[in-house]
Amino acid sequence: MMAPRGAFIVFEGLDRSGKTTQVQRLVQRLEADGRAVRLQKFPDRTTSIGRMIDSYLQTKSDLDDRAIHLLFSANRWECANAIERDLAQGVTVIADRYGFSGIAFSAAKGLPFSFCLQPDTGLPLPDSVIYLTVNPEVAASRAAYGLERYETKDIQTRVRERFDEVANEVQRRHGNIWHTIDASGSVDDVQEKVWAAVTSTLNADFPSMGRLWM
Ligand code: Z5A
Repeated sequence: MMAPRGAFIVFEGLDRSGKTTQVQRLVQRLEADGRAVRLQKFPDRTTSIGRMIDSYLQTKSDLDDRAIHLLFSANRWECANAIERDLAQGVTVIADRYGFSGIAFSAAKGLPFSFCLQPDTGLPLPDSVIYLTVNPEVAASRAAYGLERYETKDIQTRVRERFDEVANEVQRRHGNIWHTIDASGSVDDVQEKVWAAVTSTLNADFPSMGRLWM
């Protein structure tokens, strides 16, 4: 008999909302629960495309807004086969950011929403998106804020507005897979809210893997 497929869980959020902290805790907790888990960070800065993105984010290079948008998407596509393979083998894949960040950040710069969405069409569809929100003042008070491109209060405010549009589009196209969690509390408080959302996904009878925006 074939093993049931793994769940695909994506974390999104504003900068310094605590995604990485929560993703790491979740991976540990799922492993302690006996699940096979793999963490996938986007952008994946280890590939040749990822290195171009890294240089751009660190403001060491400049790129046209459309070009960098397409590179972020290409970075997801180069990882898509490995994600599908792992899911098929029963591994739960946790992504730290995905295409929803791609839309929110590029649309916040003024690119048309429809253009931003298009290159990700057909990527693996997450079973659950955990969206961590904090107000920009809380984000700015956390460690190492402001070191990279996009880490300004003005951009983060616009990104938050675009994320609301993305959430509505996800609901319209894919139903109730989007979970918004207020991440202003302590790490432990946020972890409990994340765990509740994740276990509701893992306990559900999730369908065969879908395709993003299709
Ligand atoms: N981007 C894009 O434009 N297009 C795309 O397609 C994609 C991304 C995929 C880099 O992303 C940038 O790329 C990002 C979006 C854009 N730009 N911005 N802004 P990244 O994911 O590599 O980097 P990041 O967003 O800056 O993530 P981060 O630095 O890893 O932040 P985080 O994961 O949300 O937070 P953290 O590292 O877990 O925590 C930050 C600090 O806060 C740290 O000191 C923690 O100890 C502390 N922390 C965490 N939780 C708490 C709580 N609950 N209370 C108090 N302090 C806390």
